[in-house]
Amino acid sequence: MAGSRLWFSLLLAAAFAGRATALWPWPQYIQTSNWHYTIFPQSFQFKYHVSSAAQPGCSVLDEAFLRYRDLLFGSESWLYPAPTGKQYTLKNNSLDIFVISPECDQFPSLESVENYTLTINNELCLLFSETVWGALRGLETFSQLVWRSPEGTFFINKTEIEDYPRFRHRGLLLDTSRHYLPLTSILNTLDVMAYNKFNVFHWHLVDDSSFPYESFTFPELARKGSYNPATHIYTTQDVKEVIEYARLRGIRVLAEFDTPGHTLSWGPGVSGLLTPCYSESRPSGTFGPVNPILNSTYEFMSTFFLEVTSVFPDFYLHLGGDEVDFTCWKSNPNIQAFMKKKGFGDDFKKLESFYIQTLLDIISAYGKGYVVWQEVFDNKVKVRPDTIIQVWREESPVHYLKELALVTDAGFRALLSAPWYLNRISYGPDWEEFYVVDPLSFEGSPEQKALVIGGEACMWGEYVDSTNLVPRLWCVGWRLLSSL
Ligand code: CP6
Repeated sequence: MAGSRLWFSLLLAAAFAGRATALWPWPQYIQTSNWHYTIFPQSFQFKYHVSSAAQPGCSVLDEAFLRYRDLLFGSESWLYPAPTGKQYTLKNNSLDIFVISPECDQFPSLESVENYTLTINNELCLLFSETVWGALRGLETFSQLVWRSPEGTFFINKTEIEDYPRFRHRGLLLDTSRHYLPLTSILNTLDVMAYNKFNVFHWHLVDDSSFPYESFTFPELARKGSYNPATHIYTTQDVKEVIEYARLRGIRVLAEFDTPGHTLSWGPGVSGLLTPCYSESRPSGTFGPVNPILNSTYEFMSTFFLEVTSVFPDFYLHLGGDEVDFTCWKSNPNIQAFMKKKGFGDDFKKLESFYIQTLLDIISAYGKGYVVWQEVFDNKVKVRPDTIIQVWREESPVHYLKELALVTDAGFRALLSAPWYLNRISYGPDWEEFYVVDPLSFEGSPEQKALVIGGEACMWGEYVDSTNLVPRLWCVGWRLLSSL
């Protein structure tokens, strides 16, 4: 009895002394104190330090200041009560932002430095970073440190944080083909990604089910391949909006146009692109993967990806290459003849490699880098040494950790997504298993580990649309981040 009373008093004391620090993800280095300062929302300001390279007019930070002001205090800050009693006010009632690099109008990249330090004490209230992207992460942290008393007064504790991400690539995949996701779902997801310090939106734009990307070079693709060309497409304007919304939150948009498999929706818009499947030596009327034996296929891909290259500013494109089903290729006599001519025997992996290599050469000529799914590596396609391999298979041909060892042993950079399938439903707390996965827990040299650039959680869309996206993503997914 006395014991529990004591605990209760301690809890109360803790409540009055401040708050347990609730930060997500947890920073690399943190020192906190119960000592806390009052913040007056009416006059609180985010301020550019006089010596900061970024100054008013810096798009990324100007807009972030508005967002975080609103997140912290709402738009009706004048309604909050004035604090009573003795107060220690936050120094100048403002947060000073000091950024070393003046670059505000660029796009974040794989190389972006996101380090920041945040100092809240009697003398200083300062957010220091090399880049605006680091400042964004620090603003997020600052916003999570602010708390409110029951009377409505805002406080922040004396705190010192030094933080940087463990991995450069912290991604989330959304699939907008199996089910169309309205623009608002994508934008809202980008907001929550920023709260969790995710920095890559992997946009699996098109797949077998539908082609919602509106191409200005080939308008028939979406006109014939989307669920509804009036309502279920992403216009050039929509795509621009997503890219800018993401940029302002320090998030890269990694666009995936998956070929040669997963392409059924491309067929109606581009005649002759897909392989006609045969049954009993006649075309059966069904179609398989992209037809890899026609010059017209590569002419189309050159033109299409020239557009894609101009629309998506990120250095990297995701070119897919997963799950190519050889059944249809095997059935087609013209493909068989081509295989013979090329001396591929009956190894259809060689045909797949032929296609991918030709495509990769096209993309390289456009000066872009690429990410591909692991099959491209497994099937021994010759790829540029700077290719990024995304590991998605859980067990076959080998366990994903073993696959990471193989990929990095071959000198390639790797991304892990294998166990993190947020689209799956399980009965119980599956996030515990996601959470303990460490992408570096394979056997390999330090050089190999340095090639693991990060990971991605995947939200495949077969059974996900705008009605169930949010609870699946963030009731399970948000806990994942600290392992990255
Ligand atoms: N869609 C596409 C998918 C998957 C892949 N590609 C997939 C299937 C099963 C699992 C994980 C992903 N739904 N286009 C593979 C990358 Cl377990």
